Amino acid sequence: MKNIDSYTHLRGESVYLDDIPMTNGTLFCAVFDSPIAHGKIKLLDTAEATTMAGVVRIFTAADIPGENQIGGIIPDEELLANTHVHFCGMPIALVVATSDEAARAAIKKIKVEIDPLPIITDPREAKGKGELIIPPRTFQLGDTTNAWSKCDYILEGQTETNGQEHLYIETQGAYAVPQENGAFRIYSSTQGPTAVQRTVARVLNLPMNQVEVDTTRLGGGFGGKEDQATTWAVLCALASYHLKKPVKYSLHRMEDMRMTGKRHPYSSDFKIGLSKELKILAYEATFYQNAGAAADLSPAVMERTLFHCNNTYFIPNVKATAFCCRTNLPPNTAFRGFGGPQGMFVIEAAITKAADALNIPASEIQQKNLLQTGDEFPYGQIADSEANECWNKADEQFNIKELQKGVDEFNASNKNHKKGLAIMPICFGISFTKTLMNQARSLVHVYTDGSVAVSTGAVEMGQGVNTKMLQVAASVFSIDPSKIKINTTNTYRIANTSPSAASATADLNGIATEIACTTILQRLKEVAAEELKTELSSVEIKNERIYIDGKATDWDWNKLVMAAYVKRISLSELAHYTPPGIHFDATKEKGHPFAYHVYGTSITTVTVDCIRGIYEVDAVKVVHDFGKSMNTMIDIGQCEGGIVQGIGWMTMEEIIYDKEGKLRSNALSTYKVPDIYSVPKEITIQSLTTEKNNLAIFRSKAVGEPPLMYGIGAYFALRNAVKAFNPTTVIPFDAPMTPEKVLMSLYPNT
Ligand code: LUZ
Ligand code: MOS
Repeated sequence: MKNIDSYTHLRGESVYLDDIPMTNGTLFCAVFDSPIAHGKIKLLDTAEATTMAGVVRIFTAADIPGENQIGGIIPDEELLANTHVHFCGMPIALVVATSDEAARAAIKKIKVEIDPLPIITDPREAKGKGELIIPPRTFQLGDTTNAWSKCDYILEGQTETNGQEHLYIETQGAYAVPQENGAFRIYSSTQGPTAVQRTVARVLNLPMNQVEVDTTRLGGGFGGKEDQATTWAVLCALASYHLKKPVKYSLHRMEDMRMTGKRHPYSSDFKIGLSKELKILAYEATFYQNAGAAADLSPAVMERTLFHCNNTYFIPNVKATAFCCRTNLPPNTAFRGFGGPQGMFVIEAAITKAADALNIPASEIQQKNLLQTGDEFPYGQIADSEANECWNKADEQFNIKELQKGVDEFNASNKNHKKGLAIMPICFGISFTKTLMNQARSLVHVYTDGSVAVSTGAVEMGQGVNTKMLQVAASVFSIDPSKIKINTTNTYRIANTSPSAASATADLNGIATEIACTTILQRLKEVAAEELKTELSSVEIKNERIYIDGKATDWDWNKLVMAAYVKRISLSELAHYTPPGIHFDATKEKGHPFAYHVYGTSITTVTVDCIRGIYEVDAVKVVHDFGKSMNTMIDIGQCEGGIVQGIGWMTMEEIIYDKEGKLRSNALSTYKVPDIYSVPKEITIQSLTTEKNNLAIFRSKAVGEPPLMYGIGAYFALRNAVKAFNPTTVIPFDAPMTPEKVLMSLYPNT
């Protein structure tokens, strides 16, 4: 089944925030944000801006009727700066005008005087000064202290991974339209409609039932709109509240890049110990997470770093500690992988350092330590592992030895070009790590003409979740997909939603939809049994036809639906789903937090131009654990996109804040994302198909985030290519491996 959005996407007819027809009298806003990363506001002068043509009003913290607070996990983030600013880009005032241009022109006339305070941009410095957002957490398995004496090899080191700009094609934005009796309808480009609803209610001091949030689809989210879509929606609602007019804000790209948080940069230390047989006996890691100026989702992201600190390896003795460090950068936030990739990079660096020291390929250590079913994760869950299956199938399909031989032969016969190969096995836990967030609801209506409408908490952001929801309904009812419509995500129809995140959206909302449809189907079968005077157990509905004991009747779906209506049987159902068996005890840091894990293995080869430092990714060959994919095209698309996004993070996307906390890479002229020329020349994705009894929708495992981690392989492949040119060079584990850094590591002494 093709993606149901492809037709309107191709014709430019899909509706995003900017395609929603605006009500007459709509006003537009723009934010005046802090030019200073840390300080006390001495003076805010909006006098001149207020007199500008088209300006309607300028709002500040003093205009907030409820709480000036948008913090989700911890209430530590003001919507509009009151007395202090904590990062460059922190909203201070909101200009509302009759046009977009007028609002932005007025911004330039606002003056602010700020008494500067010390600026911290580095997480280790923040930790040194006690600037922690939450107390540190430690995950532990076995006993590392005693394990070191049993190790034959012990290596230590430090790693850096940089942030990443989400670069959703559709920037952040919202449109608030006042309704009768002080209620609001808010169109928001958000992954979390309920988060927007809750925060609007809090800031405007309204009950949540006065706030309707409606989302048709996003032009990309990647985690950037899990929490940080809220600000813009709340600002529109604030202006709309005071002015009783519809208010819209659609951010310009540079505003978006400057004011929103990104993937968390991490600085980390590791210590790894191995036996002579290359078994990893002990591993310690310390993670310094650069959280930015407020908590946002950082504590949860930090937790996932700990969950994925051992990637896909069994290590009997592990101790991993993480610090959530407050700095004067925009609060960093969810980004595909949610701290997992940052944790996995460190163990891969540790293995690589050990392999370098022993003069063996890292793959020898990787393969010997892959998780087996029955092994324990550092957080207590027992693995149902596909790690070896994925690795072995990758070897069978792609012949790792042969690929390595090709690389070696190329390197032996080329002086100025070198190839490198790296293998990246992955393991990613599926579920929100916060157990309570693992719940979803689905509302299914069957209309009297036989057509079906489905509403869930799932937000379509290009990942194809609506297509999957439609497939679920079509499959349970056994009706043609054209009979089914997936409605917008709306807080009046589906309440208390979790954000579409954690790769879990199709599972949670899909199973809720399956339950709702199954319940209605059961009622329909009862009607059929009664009308056709037969046993319930002999009734079946297949391809819109009613069968009794396997024999087609002259009853079809439409006739049955109408019969049920006439008998006053409900043709609607609201179902609730939460995965059974998951739990986590944060006081012990043990439990069974994940419904299941997704595994996979990638093999990445690159070619480096050793004169210029530039490079190409030749191929990424993958065996990925899809379970039993319910939509191959969508799932392959998620893999390809994830791989390219991961390679971007690891190789070319370089976020630079200067010492003053100012974003230097603040536009697409200074921030390089992968384009069609930089994608791998070949991406081959093979499926490890399993049909185990897991908690995935139709056994089709979650696919959103895991493939991003294959991109880490590009970093290590580049490293290997550089070493082929200069075997004695010392390359710090400092991602991204930009062409500049490649050049410097090719010629470290020049
Ligand atoms: N969001 C969240 C996530 O709130 N909790 C999670 O565990 C998570 N994991 C991945 C991506 N987003
Ligand atoms: Mo996400 S990082 O699943 O919003």
